[in-house]
Amino acid sequence: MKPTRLSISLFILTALFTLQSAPADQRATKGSASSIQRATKGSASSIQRTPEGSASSTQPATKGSASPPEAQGKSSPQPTRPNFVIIMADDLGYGELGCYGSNSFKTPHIDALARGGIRFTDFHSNGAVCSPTRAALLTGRYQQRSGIDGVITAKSHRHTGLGLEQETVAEMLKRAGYATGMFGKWHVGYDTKFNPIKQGFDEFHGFVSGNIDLFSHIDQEGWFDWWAQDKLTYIPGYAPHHITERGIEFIRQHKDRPFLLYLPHPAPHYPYQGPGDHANRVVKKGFKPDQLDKLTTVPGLKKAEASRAYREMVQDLDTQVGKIIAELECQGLRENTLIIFCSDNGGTGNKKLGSDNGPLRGKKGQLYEGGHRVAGIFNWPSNIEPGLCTETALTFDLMPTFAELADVVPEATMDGLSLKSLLLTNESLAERPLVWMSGERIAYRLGDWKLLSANNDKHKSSPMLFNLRQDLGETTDLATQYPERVKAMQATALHLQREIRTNSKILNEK
Ligand SMILES: [Ca+2]
Repeated sequence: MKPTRLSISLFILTALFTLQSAPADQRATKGSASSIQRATKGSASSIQRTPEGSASSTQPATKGSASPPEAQGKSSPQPTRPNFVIIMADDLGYGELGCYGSNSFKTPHIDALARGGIRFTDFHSNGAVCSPTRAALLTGRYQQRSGIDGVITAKSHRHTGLGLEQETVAEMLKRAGYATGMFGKWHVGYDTKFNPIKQGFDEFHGFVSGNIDLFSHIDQEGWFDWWAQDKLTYIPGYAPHHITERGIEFIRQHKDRPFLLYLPHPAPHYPYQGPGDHANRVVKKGFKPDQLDKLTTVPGLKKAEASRAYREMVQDLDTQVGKIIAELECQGLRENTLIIFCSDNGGTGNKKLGSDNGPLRGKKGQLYEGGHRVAGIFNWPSNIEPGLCTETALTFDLMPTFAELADVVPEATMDGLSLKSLLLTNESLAERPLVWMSGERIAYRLGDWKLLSANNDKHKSSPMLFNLRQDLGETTDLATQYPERVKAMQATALHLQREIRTNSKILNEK
């Protein structure tokens, strides 16, 4: 067979990987990178299962599920094709859910989802900002391959969007006979040619910009931004509640066939508005329905009110998750629905506001862990045993996972990996090189080791090296201690960057 660009790349990568593999005594044990995980230290198991479904047990599970699937009760190697529901928060920090250690926010429904499913401690958004993660989720590939290297801003990128030649997860599942709906924040293209209904979704209600006033539905440049399919539509009310109402309607309509329901919520991204607040943006550009004149517009909230609104947004998001779960139960669909809850990037790091990245360094937009390590919860009652997982997974793993579970082959080669065997039978993922890129900055991860390129921090002019198992907070730079490792990791990171960026251009962020 003629070698492809990908196979050549993999060969080079394998060679580089071999070069940088350290002697056994220098390598940290895999699967123990998180300080909040309760797994037994150094355990080879990647998921800690407990009979009660509690995520707090320290009892290790058996690696690779030595017992046959039928002996495990619920597990099955060939499950019925499930419904997929993705609920994605916007800018939710790693420490803002009860199940991730928050004492500030009450999130009982999401916590219950975590207790009854698998909670990842090392789950990541592919980007440290909105648009890139969404592109990676939709394509199963590094977002640079579809040209979404940075934020598609309301100001400067109104003609940019996710390439139509890319097969999306919605297009792939449509081929497999799934109904597909998305309600909420798109943010991978303003022009109607990039609209979700042109990218595989049968149904769309929501907004296409990075953020809207949650009552008047106006983006930060003053454009009205609420769509029904590809038509601007005015519907009064609080946007997160519309998203849930549409989601519930979609579930009812498609309860007799498999479906993909994508619910990317606007919370808790700014503008900070709780369900009882008012509109504070008015139309400056374009479409202006008559009804908007009747809305009360008020100045932006003061700081104390903003933190109150922020808390309400997180807790209302939890309420919305609860409503979707209740509807699935009501329709008898809960058992065979895989629900995934995650965030599109880390929190803003504004502690006065309530943003909380837990033990992580950094914030949204940065390549420290606080920028991209996020909540990751997978819940599928009929097939996934509850547990705590310390494996490294990313948003671009969702599409290959769905492909395997729905028995359909994606058109393009996936960068992400199917998590099916990990989720269903606790088989560890193969160690894989992973990169996060932002402009010219790179973070490169291999197992417990993470390299940050020289330009990631204005105070540092040389690369930084961290061991995340020993130092989740990225407090101790080990670069001078391991110069050979730094050199080898830099070589791989640069190679990956070049390969991934082929045929893509960097968005000029303004
Ligand atoms: Ca975001």
